[in-house]
Amino acid sequence: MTVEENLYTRLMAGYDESLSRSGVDGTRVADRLNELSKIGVSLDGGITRPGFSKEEKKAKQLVKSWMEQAGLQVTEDGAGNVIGRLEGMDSKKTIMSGSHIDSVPNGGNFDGPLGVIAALEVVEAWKETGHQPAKSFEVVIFSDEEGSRFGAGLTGSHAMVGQLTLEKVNQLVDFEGKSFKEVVEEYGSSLQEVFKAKRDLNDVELFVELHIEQGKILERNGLSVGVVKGIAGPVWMNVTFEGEAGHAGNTPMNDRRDSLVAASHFIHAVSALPRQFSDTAVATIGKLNVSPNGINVIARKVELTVDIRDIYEDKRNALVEAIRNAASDAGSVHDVEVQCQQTLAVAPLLIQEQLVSSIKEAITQFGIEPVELMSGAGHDAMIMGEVIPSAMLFVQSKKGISHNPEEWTDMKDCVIGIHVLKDFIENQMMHI
Ligand code: HGY
Ligand code: MN
Ligand code: MN
Repeated sequence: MTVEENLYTRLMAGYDESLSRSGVDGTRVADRLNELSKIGVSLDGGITRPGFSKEEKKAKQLVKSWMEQAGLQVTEDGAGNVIGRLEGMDSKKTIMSGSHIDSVPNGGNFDGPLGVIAALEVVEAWKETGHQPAKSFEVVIFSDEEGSRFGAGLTGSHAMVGQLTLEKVNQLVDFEGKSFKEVVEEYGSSLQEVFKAKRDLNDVELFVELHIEQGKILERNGLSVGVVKGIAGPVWMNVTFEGEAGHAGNTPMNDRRDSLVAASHFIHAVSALPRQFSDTAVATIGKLNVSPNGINVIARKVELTVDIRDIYEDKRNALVEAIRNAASDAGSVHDVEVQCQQTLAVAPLLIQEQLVSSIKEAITQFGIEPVELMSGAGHDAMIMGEVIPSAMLFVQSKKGISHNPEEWTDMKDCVIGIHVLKDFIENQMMHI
């Protein structure tokens, strides 16, 4: 009987079992990645688990069961953040680690889940080796990190640090036209409960997130892990071009108010702008809807999204301004109305030098050369980093692919990442 080819068998193929030591168990990690990969999976193996969806909820239930089996005290706050707590010898001080398990549409199996499973694996290892942590430790799943539901992500971590506002959430409408209030009520919470998720984090001394690199640097250098020294801050915008629908055959070219031509003029301008501001600036148009979207109809309206990022906040903000101007220029050239609505703005985060060097130490102890990386991708770590010391480590992404069913991290790199995470946390437990 052939062994069914699944994520587990693919991950374990060629895995060096000697990496499973000091309580860290690669088999358990592969099994859990495999179990999560079955929730919200599409035919081509892509994962679709929007924030506050039944798929995200089901995935949280599964991880909660693992947390309970590991002896953690499990709670879920009003924003849907799941927290598994292990009391330490000095229970008043806490270190937190985790990530998210929601996904982009048709995403991969590692972006988010690996960070949650890694943090839980640290607890499993302590259980197996009888290690009693000096301080309390929390494994956390943040809700709706990707923002695929409302086009404004990092909801759970924003709620936890108290940065979610009624004004912000009242603007949000999901892909089915539901309001934020309707969605969280359907999820089983309420607006009131969401805002109760704000937590006094004075007892939490550190947040650390293990995440896939979603880039090619580690692979290019043949490295399993690297330390993040900064995280680019995203600004997300919805831009609408509104012209006039018309007959494709009977309307002369010089007598049109074509919103799709205006949008294309804008999109072309956006692709050339970032390099004028900085080498690390990026701008992406990821979503575009045309209405009425008919083969013989001049487009009345185009709605699109722009994702703008840089590690330098001033340059990023200048780029945002330039993109707004490019939208109004395209509107006037093509005589269409333009609207820009900002739905997310997060400051870039530079990681504290002491935390970067402490993670580098843990990497060196594993006999790996410690490289520092900038993250173009946004993470909950940057929201937590606005209120408490926050750190990140990356594990290698095959071909840098992410937000794609082909996303892949070898088991050895997952397990080495978990060892480094565990050593870093144990080291931080000894002081701060
Ligand atoms: O969009 C991002 O950077 C991340 O995947 N949430
Ligand atoms: Mn992502
Ligand atoms: Mn992620």
